[in-house]
Amino acid sequence: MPDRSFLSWPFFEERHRGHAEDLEAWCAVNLPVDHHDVDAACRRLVRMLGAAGWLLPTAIDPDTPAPLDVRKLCLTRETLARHDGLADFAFAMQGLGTGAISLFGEAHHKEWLRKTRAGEALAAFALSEPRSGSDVANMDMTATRDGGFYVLSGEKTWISNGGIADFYVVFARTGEAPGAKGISCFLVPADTAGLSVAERLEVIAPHPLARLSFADCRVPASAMIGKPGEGFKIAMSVLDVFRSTVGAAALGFARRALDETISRTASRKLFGAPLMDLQMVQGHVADMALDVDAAALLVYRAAWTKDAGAARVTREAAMAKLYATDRAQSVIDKAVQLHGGDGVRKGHIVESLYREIRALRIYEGASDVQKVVIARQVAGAA
Ligand code: COS
Repeated sequence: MPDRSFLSWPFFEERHRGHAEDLEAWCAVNLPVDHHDVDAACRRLVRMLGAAGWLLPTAIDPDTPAPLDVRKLCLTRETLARHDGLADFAFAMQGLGTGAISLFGEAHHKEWLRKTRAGEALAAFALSEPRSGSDVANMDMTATRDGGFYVLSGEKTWISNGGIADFYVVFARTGEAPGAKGISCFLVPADTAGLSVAERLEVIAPHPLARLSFADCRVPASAMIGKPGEGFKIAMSVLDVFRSTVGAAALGFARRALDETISRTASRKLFGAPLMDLQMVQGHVADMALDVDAAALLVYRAAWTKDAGAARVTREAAMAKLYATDRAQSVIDKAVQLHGGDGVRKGHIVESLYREIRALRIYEGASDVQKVVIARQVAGAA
């Protein structure tokens, strides 16, 4: 049984505790799903999560808008990740892909949220490019005004849900100013002429992922989310919300690795006694538990700070993502070691966690970028 004592921490309110318990019960019955065909599995997961109401926190309600509940987003990702990495992915992309709409969209953009929150449409966030992943302000893709339209030209890559999304939130250079101040954000339906999947990308933990091509892709000016030149700020604001949730997913993977290790070391006998009787094993388990609790504190500190009304949580979110993903990698590596040969055996849960965790130190801002962000924030505050 996973440790649930963190739910009594003062970061949470009763609605969060109830949500975590209800979701845990749902996951125990419905997850994991068959991942044999990842596209089909993702579509199915979005439908299942939507039908059960679990996607409601991913975006604001267009009828009664209230701020996103970041603690709920984090608790959901942590719980789903503990049961099924692909379920966490499916949930997370509905949030990241609609974040710009929730935070900056007009009523006509928000119509999409009815479908994404119900699991009837899939969303995607298209920011990275072949030449600019970490250096967002340096993007090449352009959006040129032509009467009542913008014409988008260029490429986006590493786009999660690429190939299966119903729409993409796309960032492109509109040229109001050089660098960060000359980028705008657009909502582009997947069936827009000129938008195509240039390449599907395969990674160590399979997820729908693609490189997209935009060849004179024409969208109405009303497709712009926010104002001309606000795209960089919009992207960063979305990442400020969702980076803590990446930390939460890492936390879920780490908790699962710790739980598996506790069961394993209690039942597996070595030198005539359970593995857990060996002090060296106890040392590893203690380090794992410490990493899990410290990561949880940073993740829920960031989520609580945002929910408490902070205008920016750049520093808190960067710390949560950096620390939780890095420590989860270490926790899972120890779990593999303590599982011996089973830890690297294809299909074993610990082996899949080992593959799942790695990308989290890269996407939504690599660990190295988080350090730059934290250092700037700390220096700025000094
Ligand atoms: N929220 C709101 N505004 C923000 C912001 C945030 N979190 N971060 C920066 N801004 C604003 C800044 O205040 C600045 O505006 P002013 O000049 O008016 O003050 C403007 O945006 C430019 O900021 P900055 O000078 O920091 O831009 P940089 O190009 O130096 O940004 C980093 C560098 C590395 C921080 C940024 O490009 C980044 O986060 N990269 C990682 C991107 C990423 O996560 N990629 C993965 C893709 S998603 S899978």
